Amino acid sequence: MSLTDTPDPKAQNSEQSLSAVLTVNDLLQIARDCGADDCGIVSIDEPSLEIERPHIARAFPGARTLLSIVMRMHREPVRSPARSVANLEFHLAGHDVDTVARDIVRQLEDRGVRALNPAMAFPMEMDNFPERGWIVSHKRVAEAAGLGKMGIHRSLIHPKYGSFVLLGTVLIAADVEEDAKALDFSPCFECKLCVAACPVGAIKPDGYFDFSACFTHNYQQFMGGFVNFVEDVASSKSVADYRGKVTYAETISRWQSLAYGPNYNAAYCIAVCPAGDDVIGRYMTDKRAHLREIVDPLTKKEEPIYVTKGSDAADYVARRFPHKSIRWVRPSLRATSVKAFLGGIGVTFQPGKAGDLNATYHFSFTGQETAQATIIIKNRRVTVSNGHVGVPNLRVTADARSWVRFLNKEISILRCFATGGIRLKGSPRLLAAFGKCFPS
Ligand code: B12
Ligand code: SF4
Repeated sequence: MSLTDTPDPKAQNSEQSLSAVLTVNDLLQIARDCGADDCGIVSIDEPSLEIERPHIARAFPGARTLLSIVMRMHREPVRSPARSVANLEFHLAGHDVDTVARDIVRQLEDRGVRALNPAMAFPMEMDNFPERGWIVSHKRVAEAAGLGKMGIHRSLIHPKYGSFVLLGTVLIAADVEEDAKALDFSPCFECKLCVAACPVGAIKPDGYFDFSACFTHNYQQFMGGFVNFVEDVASSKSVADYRGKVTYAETISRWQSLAYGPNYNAAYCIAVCPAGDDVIGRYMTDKRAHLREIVDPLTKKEEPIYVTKGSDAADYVARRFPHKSIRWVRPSLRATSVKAFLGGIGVTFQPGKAGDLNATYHFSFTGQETAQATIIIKNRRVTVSNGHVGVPNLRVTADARSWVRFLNKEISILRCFATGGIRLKGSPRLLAAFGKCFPS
């Protein structure tokens, strides 16, 4: 069937007959014709995508097959210390992903196949922010479709194009007979240049990722950073007061982000990564040149680094990059509910601040949100589970609203103790130690 043929109207609403219309090769050819640099397909039933299924179903209940698309980014622009150059590349490549995904949906629709293209990144479902706003994890789908593996830096590395790719997914309401095979090797060869280049130490050598450090610095012009900016404006008593909080260049930068798309402050983990067949040659022949020409200009760059007081990132910048200037900001992730607090524990935890802490906390929330949870901090790692598990070192009983107001510094802990909004059974020192692991 050619793409210009008139679709069979009966096929439009019948999921079953669609598999007869589409073959794997048809689908991949459509994606390539629309401009995808690489593509692969995987069934929504693939076990590694279990966590994705409810989110996908909310956006597109009919989704049966996922078409993963890969778009190249150009290496030298991404590597440039000039943020405007790197950002132009990120924005245009991202725009290409969305355009290609949309064109694929057009082609499929014209064949009577229902399909939907979630955004490459933005816009997202922000009504629940800071809970998950993205519809589908493009990285997980691309891995399952055999298009690459996540490296130590947590981005997907394509075997040919390396880390210099952005990803998209088209959700298709048709079964396609194909057993996707994940790549049987990882292109990441653990050189750890990403660990060395990240200005806030977000990527740990053992693969731990400090989400909040990356989010606070790299995404300062995005969601939470924007909220902080608005609050700086709202809380300023005068122009002079505002100027004391936000520099002239930062105000201009906000304008630029609003006008042209928000600027990422780093992405150095991707810039320095030598993995991938197209990328690795020069690194292998002259590692020193790679360091001198690509890594050093980024690590030596004098630039503001956005960190939260009391965070691991703040210590890291001061120790490792003293020539970069620390710019204190409030945390970019803010818990607006008990659910968001518990969901955010894993992404705001600061292993360095936990130190030798080894404690089990039982939380009981009452009032407008009821919940019971166990949080264990041990060996610089945190785990959260539902209900009360094991023997606690500290029991915290809190009215949900008081707890959220306390987290957001709208009410002091002493007042919460006095009103009974928060009650402890165990040493208050353990609550202080807990608080240190989640600077706010
Ligand atoms: C959330 C997100 C982020 C978060 C978390 C990054 C991460 N490691 O997952 C932040 C804001 C920090 C971020 C930063 C960046 N991102 Co981003 N991001 C996403 C998004 C929306 C989902 C990522 C995802 O799948 N997470 C789930 C699992 C698979 O990831 P994970 O690493 O196992 O889990 C970590 C986090 O996600 C977090 N987490 C897990 N669950 C939850 C739940 C909630 C509610 C929250 C808040 C966090 C969270 O904790 C985990 C451990 O730290 C995708 C777009 C999309 N719709 O897929 C782009 C995407 C992953 N980002 C991308 C890029 C390019 C970047 C940046 C380079 C941005 C830039 N230009 O500077 C940096 C790189 C940071 C890094 N080293 O990972 C590309 C990556 C392309 C590739 N080659 O893989 C994607 C795929 C966008 C795209 N369409 O191409 N990103
Ligand atoms: S820079 Fe090195 S360690 Fe980091 S993801 Fe790339 S290959 Fe892996």
